[in-house]
Amino acid sequence: MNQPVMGGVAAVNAPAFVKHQKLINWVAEIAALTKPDRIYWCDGSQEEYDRLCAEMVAAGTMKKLNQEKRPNSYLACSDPSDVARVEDRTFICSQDKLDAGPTNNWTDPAEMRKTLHGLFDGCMRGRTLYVVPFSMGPLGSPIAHIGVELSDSPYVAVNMRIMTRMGKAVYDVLGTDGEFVPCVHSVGAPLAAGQKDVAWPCNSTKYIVHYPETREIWSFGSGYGGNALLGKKCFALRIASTMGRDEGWLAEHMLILGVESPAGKKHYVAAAFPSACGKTNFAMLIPPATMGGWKVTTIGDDIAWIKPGEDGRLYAINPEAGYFGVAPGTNEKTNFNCMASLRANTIFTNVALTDDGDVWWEGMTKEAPAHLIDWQGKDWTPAIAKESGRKAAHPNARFTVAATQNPVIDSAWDDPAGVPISAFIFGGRRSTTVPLVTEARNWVEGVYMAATMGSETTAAAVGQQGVVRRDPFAMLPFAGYNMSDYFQHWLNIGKKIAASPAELPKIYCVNWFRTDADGKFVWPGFGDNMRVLKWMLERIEDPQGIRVGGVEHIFGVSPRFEDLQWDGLEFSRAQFDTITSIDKAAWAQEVVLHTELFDKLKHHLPKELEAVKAKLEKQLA
Ligand code: SAT
Ligand code: MN
Repeated sequence: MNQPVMGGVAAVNAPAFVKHQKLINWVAEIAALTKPDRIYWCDGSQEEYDRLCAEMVAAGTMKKLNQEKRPNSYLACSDPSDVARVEDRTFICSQDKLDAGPTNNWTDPAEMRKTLHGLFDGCMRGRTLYVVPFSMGPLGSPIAHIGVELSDSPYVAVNMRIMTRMGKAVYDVLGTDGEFVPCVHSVGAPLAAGQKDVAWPCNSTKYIVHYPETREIWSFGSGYGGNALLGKKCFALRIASTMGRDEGWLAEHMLILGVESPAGKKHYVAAAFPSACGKTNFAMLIPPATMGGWKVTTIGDDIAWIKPGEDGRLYAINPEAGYFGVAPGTNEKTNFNCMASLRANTIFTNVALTDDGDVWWEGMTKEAPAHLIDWQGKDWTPAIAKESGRKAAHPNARFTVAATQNPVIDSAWDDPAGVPISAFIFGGRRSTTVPLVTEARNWVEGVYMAATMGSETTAAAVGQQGVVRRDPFAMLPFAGYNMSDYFQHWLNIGKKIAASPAELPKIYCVNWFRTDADGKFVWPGFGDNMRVLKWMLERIEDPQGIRVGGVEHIFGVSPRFEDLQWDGLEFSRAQFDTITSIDKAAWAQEVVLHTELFDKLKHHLPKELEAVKAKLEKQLA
């Protein structure tokens, strides 16, 4: 497998199954720049996956878990400085700064190329360059797109095999001249001759760079998550959103779930939440048995690519093939299906190791084990935790697992045609102000709700946590172009559907996270979110609200207590009021924040959205 080094330049040695000369030339060009010792072309086979994992175990990057307890599973622990996405080091380098917009970091592409050229020069010395071909979406689907990631991280190669359709078959789709998004990734830690490697190489200088016009991604310095698995946020959201703008489709930070009523009527909904706000849990929820025979199935848990079909409806695919989900807080009660998915064939990152070679994280069990090795390799006991506050697992610890291991995977999850979307849900993490659920009265008001969404920040990104920031469409860190143009794109899609025979999907805004005076969550969430979902679906089936009620307020339409099904849940009217009340003063404050956002986004901000705000202000006055 390892090609010889010839005169200091690794031989490209493309295998016979690669017939794409431009790709081969590009690999040669990147190798000439980054100067790896070897080039390895991934075929995506199980044998290759097992071998790379074994090599990482030998190198100390991963530990193999107890084969009896967690078959074919591994634990990787990162450098403590490399644990989450780095938003302040993420750049959209469009030709025109206005195209990146005020919510993205921007640098002139020529200048950025110069900077990166310097950083990438020789950055793979002593390492192997892995050529990782992948398809976002079912191989050959008209909605799918191909990428090739060149990375010096074997951890990236094996994670990409789980997260995408990765391997040899991609070259059949590519043929001799197919299009692909070139993705270059380096941990930025070259090795001098004889230098011993560390378990998790990375660099304190980090750059996550996108060139939207040429559809290229360059990532330097991090080996973690969305910084390094470039098919995910970099391609499937930042680059794909610009492709969608140009080609009339949507790339969204949304889960997609199927929901079937006891009567057998099935709908698909897509829901946007910021990172670490429960998308994976929502996508796999188990409806309470007391509600009588509802079924939820998963299409995807993080990203949706949505294209208008010939009938005018919107069809969605999950471009990914696996889940890179947050481990802490996941347990048999909060997400049974997820725990079942993780029983084998899983890569865990930054969780704790038990004494019998299994994994543990905060919230997995009520009682913590008596002793653990924490994610930083240190001894951990409940007493140490109590004294120091040190967590066993990092709050952004993750699992990587194939979608096919999900016991409630939807039968259409791999359908190249996608599934029709009946509703969009937008949710943030808000301890106050925003009610449990609101239905937008029309598409434009729904776009306004999504555009002005706020959420408290989480551990998924480096930075201060728990501060409310505007996170339009849960896309603040992921939109590859000007946010105002992105709003306009959503309005345009709405107009296009309205002009077709198809119904417009309904738009909802939800908030599972309101707290009481003691700071405790009031809404039970998880499976009980089905109660809210049921109300939405019944409204969709009954658009005039004849059978399924709600009250109209300044913001839209919300259910009354009696409009939700409560069987099997003790939840009082008073509790319901706590999470649904509209505090006018708080809303007046909230709209001030909308104004701040709109001021920031005033270049190209759609007039329709300003009109919605003016109406809201008038009603609040
Ligand atoms: O690190 S990722 O970007 O993949 C996860 C997330 O923030 O949603
Ligand atoms: Mn996400």
